[in-house]
Amino acid sequence: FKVSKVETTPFDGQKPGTSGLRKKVKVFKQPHYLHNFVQATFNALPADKVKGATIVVSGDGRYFSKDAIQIIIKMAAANGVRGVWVGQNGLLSTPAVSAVIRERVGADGSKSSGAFILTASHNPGGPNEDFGIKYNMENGGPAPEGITDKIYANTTTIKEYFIAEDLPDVDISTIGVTKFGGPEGEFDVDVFDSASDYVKLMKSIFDFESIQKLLASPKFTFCYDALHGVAGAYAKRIFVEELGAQESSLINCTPKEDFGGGHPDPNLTYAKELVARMGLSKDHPEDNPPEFGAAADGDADRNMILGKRFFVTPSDSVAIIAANAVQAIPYFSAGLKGVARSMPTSAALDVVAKHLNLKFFEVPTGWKFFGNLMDAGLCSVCGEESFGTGSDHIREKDGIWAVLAWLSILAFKNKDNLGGDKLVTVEDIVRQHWATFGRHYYTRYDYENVDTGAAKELIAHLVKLQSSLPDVNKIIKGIRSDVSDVVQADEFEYKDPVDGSISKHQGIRYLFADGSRLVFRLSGTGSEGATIRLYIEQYEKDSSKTGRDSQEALAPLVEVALKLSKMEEFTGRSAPTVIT
Ligand code: VG1
Ligand code: CO
Repeated sequence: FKVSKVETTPFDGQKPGTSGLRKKVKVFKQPHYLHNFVQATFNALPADKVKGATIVVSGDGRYFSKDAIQIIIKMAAANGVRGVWVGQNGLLSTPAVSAVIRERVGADGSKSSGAFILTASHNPGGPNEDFGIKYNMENGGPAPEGITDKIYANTTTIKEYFIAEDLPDVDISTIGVTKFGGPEGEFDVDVFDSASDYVKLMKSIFDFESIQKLLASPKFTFCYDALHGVAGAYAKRIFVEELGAQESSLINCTPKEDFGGGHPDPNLTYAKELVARMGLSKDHPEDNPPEFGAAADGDADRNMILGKRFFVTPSDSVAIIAANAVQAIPYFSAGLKGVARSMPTSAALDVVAKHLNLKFFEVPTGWKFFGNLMDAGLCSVCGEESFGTGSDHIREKDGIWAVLAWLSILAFKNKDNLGGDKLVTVEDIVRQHWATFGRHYYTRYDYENVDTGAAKELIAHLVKLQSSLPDVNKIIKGIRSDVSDVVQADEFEYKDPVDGSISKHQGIRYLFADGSRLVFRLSGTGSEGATIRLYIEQYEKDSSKTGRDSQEALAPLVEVALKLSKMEEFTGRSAPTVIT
């Protein structure tokens, strides 16, 4: 093939957000748009991670992925990349990409140095919906801010990109290596099985035999919903083929380019079918829901864990996994190095860390901040309130890992009990956890697609307010006299303990004397307008009071948050788009 140099001009707005660049497909389909971003990325990486290197390109299979993969292959060839690895049909979950970067060895003994992941995660897909792209580094984790800032800077000055226009499209539906000859020698495209590296890794972490026994127990029933995302490709292999679950326990497990028209976001609003099956829908009463249910997002890095008629908040989930990991999961049997959560995630994990005397870290939203801690051996288990849970087995959050972690805990708690009358349930485990550690009542309100100017004004208002505690407390007492005092308010700033880098403006926090918190921040993953996130949390230590309805328990704080922020005044919204 030949290398063509194509002249181009910058596009506005190619700034990677919390997790890569996410835009409407129509935006990505503009001539040169994707090309500019890919070239900006190649130019931001150290030369030896491009020239002569091997990179991975795949994603959640959403609409436009197949075209994008062919473009990136041609650009990789032209930029001197030696080999491109592609999951069959272009499918690799985000955690599987991370595993492939870290574990997979090519036929010639080489490893890969990074990956383009093609996904907009939980955002809908299809011709009128979202596409996304992000770059992961050699450790398998998202590019750190130093690199994403450079990518963005490059997109603002780009003048040309390189592409092997005459390279034929590669058949990515068939496993095998295709070799090409270019000006700098051989160039290979290796299409490989999307699941096998990941399945192997999972088998090395968990005790599959004990999970098998649990799933085989007639008293244990199971349901998994991939929301038509890429998780389906792994669910069949792991839950059915490896662990013996029934095929009928999988729903929406065939990956689709448009996620069946749905919103592939595993929460109580969007995972409707699963929520109904688990007996959690008022409109669809279910006589006999399964004991355990779980769902994933489009790229399978998120998870929602449900018990029979019971919802596990993601913040509780990571705390419970951390509390039980050493006994229930072989990978952690030597102990946890430390635990970490994102700032808006509830402090349930903090309490576990204190009890177990573990190192603890609070980082900004987004998985990239956990990677440094893990690379430095400081953190084993981490999580976010946004249905993201994971560990240092890879450098991304991992939806199927979280399900296997929960199944492991259930298998452990029931190991002498599988023949008994009643299993220890998900709900039992959570209630027991609250009884021991106290409960963090938690909810998140999302206001999606708000006018960008209005959202900025609301944040500016809160930043200003935050600077005077006496003023804040006076306003709050005027709203509700029954909430405690705000003792600290700030804009969260993070100094990475490993590399010393500083991330500012990571959300506004109001911390109350009784451990309650209100957090406000703007989303960095949307593709249109602004999304305001409001996180509300209240700690209850008294075990006789941990069984209340969460929205009811949080009602006073919700009222304070909405009035303090003047939510309706700024946004015109009387209610959030989604409550999780
Ligand atoms: C959201 C979540 C954040 C998560 C990010 C990427 O970001 O809040 O916790 O890490 O999505 O997840 P934001 O900036 O919109 O709040 V995924 O599954 O979309 O890669
Ligand atoms: Co995701």
